[in-house]
Amino acid sequence: MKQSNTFIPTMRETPSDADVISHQLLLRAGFIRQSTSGVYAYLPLGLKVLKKIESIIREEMDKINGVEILMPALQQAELWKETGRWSNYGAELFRLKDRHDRDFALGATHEEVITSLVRNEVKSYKKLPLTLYQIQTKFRDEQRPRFGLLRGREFIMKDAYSFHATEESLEQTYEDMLNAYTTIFTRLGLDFRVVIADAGSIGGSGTHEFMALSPIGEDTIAYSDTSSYAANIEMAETSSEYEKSTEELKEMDKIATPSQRTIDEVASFLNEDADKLIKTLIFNIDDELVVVLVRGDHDISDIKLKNTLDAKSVELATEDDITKLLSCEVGSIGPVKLPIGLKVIADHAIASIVNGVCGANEDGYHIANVNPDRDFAIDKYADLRFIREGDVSPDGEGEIKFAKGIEVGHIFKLHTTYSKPMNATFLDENGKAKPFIMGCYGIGVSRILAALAEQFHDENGLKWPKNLAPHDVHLVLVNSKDEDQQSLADELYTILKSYRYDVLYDDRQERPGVKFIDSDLIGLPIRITVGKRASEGIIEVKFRHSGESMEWQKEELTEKLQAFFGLS
Ligand code: 9G3
Repeated sequence: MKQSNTFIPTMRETPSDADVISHQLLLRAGFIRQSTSGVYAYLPLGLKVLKKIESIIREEMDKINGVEILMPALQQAELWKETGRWSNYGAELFRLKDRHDRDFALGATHEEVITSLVRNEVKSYKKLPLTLYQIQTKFRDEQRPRFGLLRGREFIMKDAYSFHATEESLEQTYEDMLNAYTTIFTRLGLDFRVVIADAGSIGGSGTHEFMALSPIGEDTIAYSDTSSYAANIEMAETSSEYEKSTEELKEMDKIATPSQRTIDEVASFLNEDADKLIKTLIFNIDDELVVVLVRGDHDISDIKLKNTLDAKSVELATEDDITKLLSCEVGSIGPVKLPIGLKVIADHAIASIVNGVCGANEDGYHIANVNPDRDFAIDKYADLRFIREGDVSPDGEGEIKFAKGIEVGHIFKLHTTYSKPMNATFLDENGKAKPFIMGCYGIGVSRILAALAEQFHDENGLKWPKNLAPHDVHLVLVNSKDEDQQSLADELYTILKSYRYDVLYDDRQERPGVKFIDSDLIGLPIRITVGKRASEGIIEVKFRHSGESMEWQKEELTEKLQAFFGLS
């Protein structure tokens, strides 16, 4: 490909509305251009990388018997009404009307569409399991599109859906997908973690996320520094065993703590550690006020609270909820002498507090030497707190560390969540109609392009892994007016193409400096420069990853390239 014929609009300056490096570099290197907020065009180089990402995904999906289809983006509202999601989703779901005034959605995901397709075509258990996948544009009207391709309103997803007669069969496909995803992200060269994304036991049961590590990631991962344990921070399990001091239980003692409100203020005022304090919060859970206790140095995970109580809605009680219930401020609430009938649930760590401190349900006072069970009742202990760095890993191996991640994959066991409401059934071996058991599996294809740019760059530009680079070799002609240089560059271009290298030939009438800056921005793995020593048959070679550069005789070029790219 000659650069004088293609379309790579590189930019010198950093665009002001691009906040993260991947967004800046993909714009500056001419890989993408924004059409409107959260909506992008993929220019030739961006599209070539996108296609390479897709082909790796296709290879691995096909290996586990995934069958590729392409579903419509235009989805009739009736399907979303069957599952109740037409009303569940608000502004994020793009909605439109056709010329007959009928309602449609632009596909944010395809559970309804695929389930409708399969229920019409698959009747017998003999046809199962069936795994269908597509690579298609999705539409979600994000409130705050940002970071370029990382959070767009139109993006490319690989979404797969599997249909099974039994739970065991789903387990098998889920396992196959877990392994296929691990292979995909490894082949992409991403630094990633597989993360337990649901509540409950270590093995996780219903869903895993795949996180590309990056400081700008929106998700926080808790991972073990020695084992493969990794979980979404909201979900990461915490211990139910804590060491309990053997000190004598002392008499409760009401103490004045004038204008001390926060845990830290009370702890320092009483010269106590925060882990001796009992933080008391009141939540409104499905319209019932519930008292939740957590140790002073811990924080409550709303998602764990919601999962523990199998609740629909969980939110902090409002000020006037609290004043109606107790005649004190939030910072003075405690579990001792609460109004009868209030449910009290506590994180496991509370059980091991001895002679602790809690609010006195009276402004300006706290109670010291408070002991759970002796001084207040707890209806239920549960794992309610966020895991912290330094905690022992839930699998018992190593210590927990935090990292930020970009979610690039997410797989789910759907069971009959969609097949039941849609009455999507098959006949089992006894001729009995049963709802399909399903799984769904997503990969953010366009998001991966940005995640790769985040992980593979330096101060001069992008640095593509060999198997993903938009071209194999960057051939740069320094001075097109110099006969020797022009003819050697043309000769090498012809030879490299005959060796089936994908060459980007910078034959433009540009100053050398411009060509080198553009070449570093674009980030192909190797640059061959034809310059002043062309008349001696000598070329300059620069490796983009290592930055190393050297001179080769033109005769040794092909054999050295084969060594560099591996005799593929
Ligand atoms: C919507 C809108 C946004 C959404 C959804 C629906 C996320 C929605 C979850 C999934 C689950 C899996 C198949 C591929 C992998 C992910 N955001 N989700 O269902 F209408 Cl506006 O998409 N779907």
